[in-house]
Amino acid sequence: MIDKKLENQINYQINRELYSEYLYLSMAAYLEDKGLAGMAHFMRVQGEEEHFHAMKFFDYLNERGGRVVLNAIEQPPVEFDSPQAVFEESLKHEMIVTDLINKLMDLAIEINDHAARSFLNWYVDEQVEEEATFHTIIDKLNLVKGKGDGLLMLDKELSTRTFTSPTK
Ligand code: OFO
Repeated sequence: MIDKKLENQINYQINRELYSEYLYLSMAAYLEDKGLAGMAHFMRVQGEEEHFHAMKFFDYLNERGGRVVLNAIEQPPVEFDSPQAVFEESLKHEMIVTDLINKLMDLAIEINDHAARSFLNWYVDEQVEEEATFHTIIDKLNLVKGKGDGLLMLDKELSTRTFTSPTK
């Protein structure tokens, strides 16, 4: 049986991952509206990844005999300052999520839940990847000053992203 505090924190994390999905979909809608279909596609795929993150926690909580409780998902922002700002906001958001994952890991360590620690390691590694992905794109956006032909080339590059569901 899973510790009650850990159960609550995982339920909160499920909510945050689903909010992440919602946030990236809202960014996709904004980018689509700006005519950047490749970047919009990239954000849709990011949304799919977040859904996967949420469901991985969902399944794990069930597996551990916990009870999944779904709370309301808040509305994400609708407007952004620029396409570049979208990616800067994404990185900021991922840094907050990394902090939440670290707090979950802190709790698993505190209560000596070795199984949870092992499970959470996947998310610790995943967050490194998430932050690096956005860092790389922001670097490229800085190089092209977030506009012009460079922006269109980056839009094309980001249109090729695909989501392959990792095997657990
Ligand atoms: Fe689930 O990693 Fe992004 O938010």
